Amino acid sequence: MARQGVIRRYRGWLPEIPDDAIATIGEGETPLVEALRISDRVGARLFLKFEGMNPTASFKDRGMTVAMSRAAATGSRACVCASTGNTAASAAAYAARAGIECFVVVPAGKIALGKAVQVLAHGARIVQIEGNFDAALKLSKRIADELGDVTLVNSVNPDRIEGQKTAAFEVAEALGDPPDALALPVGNAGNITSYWKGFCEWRGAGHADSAPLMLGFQAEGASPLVAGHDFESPETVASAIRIGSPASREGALSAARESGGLIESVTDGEILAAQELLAKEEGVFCEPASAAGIAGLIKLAGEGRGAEGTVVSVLTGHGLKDPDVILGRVQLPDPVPATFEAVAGRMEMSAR
Ligand code: AN7
Repeated sequence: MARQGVIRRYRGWLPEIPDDAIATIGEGETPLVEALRISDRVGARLFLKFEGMNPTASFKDRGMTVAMSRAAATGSRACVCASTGNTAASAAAYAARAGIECFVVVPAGKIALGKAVQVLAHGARIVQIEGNFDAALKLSKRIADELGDVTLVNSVNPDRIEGQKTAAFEVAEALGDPPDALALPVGNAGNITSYWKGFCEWRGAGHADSAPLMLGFQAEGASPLVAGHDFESPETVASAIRIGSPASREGALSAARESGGLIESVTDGEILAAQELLAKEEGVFCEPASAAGIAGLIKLAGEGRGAEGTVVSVLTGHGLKDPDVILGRVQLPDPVPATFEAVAGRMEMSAR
């Protein structure tokens, strides 16, 4: 059956969930698209794992199906999460599916428009705080601890990590072998932790002899793992990864160390340039944060230390999530009269 969801597809690898508690919207089985043009720029055979093709248009759905199904199975009355946007959108959808009330705590005015709209559409309760993601996460943890029967569905919930590791299985299955390197953005650091866990389990089960170098990239203005200390006021155009104190820092650092990879930073300019390249040269539209992996690969190649062989970059969320970033650099042109002359004139192409 097509798109049966990651729980049914990878059941033996995941925590036990009774059939009647499975809350799925057909997440997973996302495209692995060969990057025909950007491959040249990074000097490797590059593939894009387009996680924007999940039901709520980000990778969060893989972990959310597991976390929400388990919350339902254990009789939670509500769930809560802190979010830069995508976790909130995913939690809102999966809570609706599971029939659980959903509260999301977000930094006021700092989540992308599409994500806020998703939360509202699914009927979750949104609490905007006068503080950043890191404050929202602390508060959400406390709410879950003190209110009782309220499940925290951030990636500090191990069910989230379990579900997200299924992306590593899909990559290895699609290529026949794990890639030589995997590049991805790092914010709260749950995803890099998940991929590394997935690739290690895949190798451990005898499906492969190797695991990829894990190449994590943070936005320069929100790069605590590179700087070695928390950022009090993280800032970046990539709002999804505007995080100053990653909850899964240990997981991220050990993924980089054990795999022989790295965690470095890229500038907002490099991120936006990579987002534009993906859209204009590959036809793949991802949100700014999702382009950090490509920005990083291009940067490494430019410095003569590019990744080699087969490389996968994870595009974590869809570009439609954040229309404002695009409208900040290109606007719709004014209309023209509905005549041939006016339309041809606007096209600035002569007949031949
Ligand atoms: C598009 O939604 O943290 O390193 O609250 O939305 O696992 O945190 C989002 C993170 C990358 C970073 N790309 O992943 C949230 C949130 C996109 C994201 C990340 C996020 P992690």
